[in-house]
Amino acid sequence: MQRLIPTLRNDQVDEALISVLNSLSICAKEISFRVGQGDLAGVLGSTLDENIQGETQKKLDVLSNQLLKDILLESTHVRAVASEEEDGIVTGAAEGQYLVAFDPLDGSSNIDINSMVGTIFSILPTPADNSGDASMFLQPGRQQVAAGYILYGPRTMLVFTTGRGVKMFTLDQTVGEFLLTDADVQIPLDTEEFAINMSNHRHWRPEMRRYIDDLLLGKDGPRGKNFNMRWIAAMVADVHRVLCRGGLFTYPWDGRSHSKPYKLRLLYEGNPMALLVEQAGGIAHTGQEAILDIQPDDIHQRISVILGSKNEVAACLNYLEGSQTA
Ligand code: FBP
Repeated sequence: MQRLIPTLRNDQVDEALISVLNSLSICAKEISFRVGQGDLAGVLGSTLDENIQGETQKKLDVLSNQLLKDILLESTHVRAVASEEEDGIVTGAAEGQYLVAFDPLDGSSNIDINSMVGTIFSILPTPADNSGDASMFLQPGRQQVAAGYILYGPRTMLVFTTGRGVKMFTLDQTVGEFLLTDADVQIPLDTEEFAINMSNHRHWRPEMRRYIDDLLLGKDGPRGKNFNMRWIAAMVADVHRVLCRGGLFTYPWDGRSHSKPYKLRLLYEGNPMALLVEQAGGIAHTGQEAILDIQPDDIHQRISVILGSKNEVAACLNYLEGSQTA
């Protein structure tokens, strides 16, 4: 089985980007080890601190964030990083060609229950003006030169695209190498599986409620077929399932808080997952527009996310058509 760097060279990825992806793979092995240690290394539980999102930080959130910052900012190719756990950007090599935005540990509410978590990353080119401030990161997702995630589950997997389709690697713990296990991921066009946090049903827009209610009516309803539901409460794991066997994943607008009607972040959750899904033949949308076409206005901006199997996302968008927000 092919290793990471030879695979990237075969795809004629430029050496500087190969180096950044390799740095991420080194972080992945370290975080995978720490996540696997859990209580044995005293890394479970929360700190007393809150991040800019107003969330209590988990010890592993902080540890993973520090690891990623340390290793990425050592690289002469990384101009700056933006993280879910950092208020502002952190700059590095003045001539670095790339910017890296990341969610160091997605699904952190799963850490203490030994369920799946992951690291999500998005790599953008450093803009020509090289301003050195957060505005460098405010580029539409279509500008990404690479994006992906590492899933810490029964197996540790590295999944990414450099705009040449989606590849999956599995960490061979015996040699400490990521080996290529799927060279061309394709999402099935249709599906009978959806993922949403159903407990928010009463807070959704009527159009979203109607779409989900019709799924639940199954073959006796207007959709004429039965649907099954899954919710791992870690976007990285729910999207991995969609890439592996199809499905629709959504975290829509909800009216619980007017100041924060959206949950997921554009830069280091929405954009990287959208590039993977589109590269694997699926659709990634907000209900209003394709996620990759959004012009960001803040590094911690939140959006509505609807992604997955092309025909099912299209069906969902038909229900939402005409709704103010989705
Ligand atoms: P973080 O864990 O990085 O804050 O991400 C948010 C997230 O955990 C997503 O991974 C997941 O899809 C969603 O929140 C789960 O939300 P909820 O707890 O409402 O089900």
